[in-house]
Amino acid sequence: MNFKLLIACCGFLCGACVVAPATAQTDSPGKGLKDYYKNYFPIGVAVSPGSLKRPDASALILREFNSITPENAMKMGPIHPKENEYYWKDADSIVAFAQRNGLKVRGHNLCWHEQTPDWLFKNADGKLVDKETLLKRLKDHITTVVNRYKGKIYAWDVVNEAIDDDSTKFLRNSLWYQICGEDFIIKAFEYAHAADPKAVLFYNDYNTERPEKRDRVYRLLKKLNDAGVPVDAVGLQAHWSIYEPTQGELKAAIEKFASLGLKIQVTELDMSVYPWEKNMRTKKPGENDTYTPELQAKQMAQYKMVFDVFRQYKKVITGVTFWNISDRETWLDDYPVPGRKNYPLLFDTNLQRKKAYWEVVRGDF
Ligand code: 9MR
Repeated sequence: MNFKLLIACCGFLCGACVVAPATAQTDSPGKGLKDYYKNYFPIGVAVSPGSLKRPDASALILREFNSITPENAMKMGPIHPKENEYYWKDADSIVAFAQRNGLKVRGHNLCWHEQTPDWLFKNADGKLVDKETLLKRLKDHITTVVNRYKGKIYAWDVVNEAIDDDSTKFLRNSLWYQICGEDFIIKAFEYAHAADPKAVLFYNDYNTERPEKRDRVYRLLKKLNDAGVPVDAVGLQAHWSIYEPTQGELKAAIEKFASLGLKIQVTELDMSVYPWEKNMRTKKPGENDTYTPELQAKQMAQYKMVFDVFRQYKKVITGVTFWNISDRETWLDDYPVPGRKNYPLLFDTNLQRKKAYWEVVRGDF
């Protein structure tokens, strides 16, 4: 806290000054998250090509962040719509923006059960392909995409969300798994490593702080590690809420994954103001989706807690990326509950810094 500025502000140590610290708001308006965290890790954000073209959003990105992740543009469906046809325009424009502005790029993702192209799992006769064919397709895809951005993308989410949602099961029963067994995971990392030996290769998943999921992710990573598969790091997606994780759960997960010698990134951070209600298809009767002072206060406390923990673990945490820029537009609007607005990020619907922002940039640095 800059006391000189506080006094210049109102002459007293009033509550308003303490809630909105004068330091960050007045003496360095151009200072962003990336600057506060320069001695810790890069701070990133998921982007679409459209957001980079909007002057207000792109100015915010350049002020606050030093890393970007394409939210959808590099997924297999969008980038490889037909077997012999790639669609590079969107992904290229994101990488070009990063190059022009000196930002890092995380590639997302090379192998996932969602957003896959129609042709991928089927033969010309409409039947499912065999394992050999699917692995060849995976290899061609990974080699082509990773090669195109070699030297421009420093890290790749190679395999995304391969663990089942059912806590009594291990690997997700996706078409990848049904056709290839767990070999698709091993091969994906091997192909990516062969294409760009310098890229940092991630296994990326959600709910990694819930003990039952954490332990299954650990089991997979240990197995890959023991078998010498080139996995460098684990991505904790961090689609969290004001209700979870607890500090204990977060620390336990970081320590458990770090014990394997892996680096850790927080890859898709947002902080929903609702509990996770995956099976709710409508708003509750009478529920309104106002961002109340109570929700704001809970969100401030939760954001403060998680960033305090991230800083404590700076030896193993090599990046923190937010999933979307501001509350103006987030994948959590309408999801999982259609018609419900959410407020999960550090910038409001007018792209202004929220109170939670100041919790993230003050404290022990
Ligand atoms: O934010 C992405 C949204 O625009 C897409 O419609 C959705 C498709 O499933 O994917 C979202 O991003 C996901 C990410 O790629 C992987 N982890 C979960 C993210 C949120 O669903």
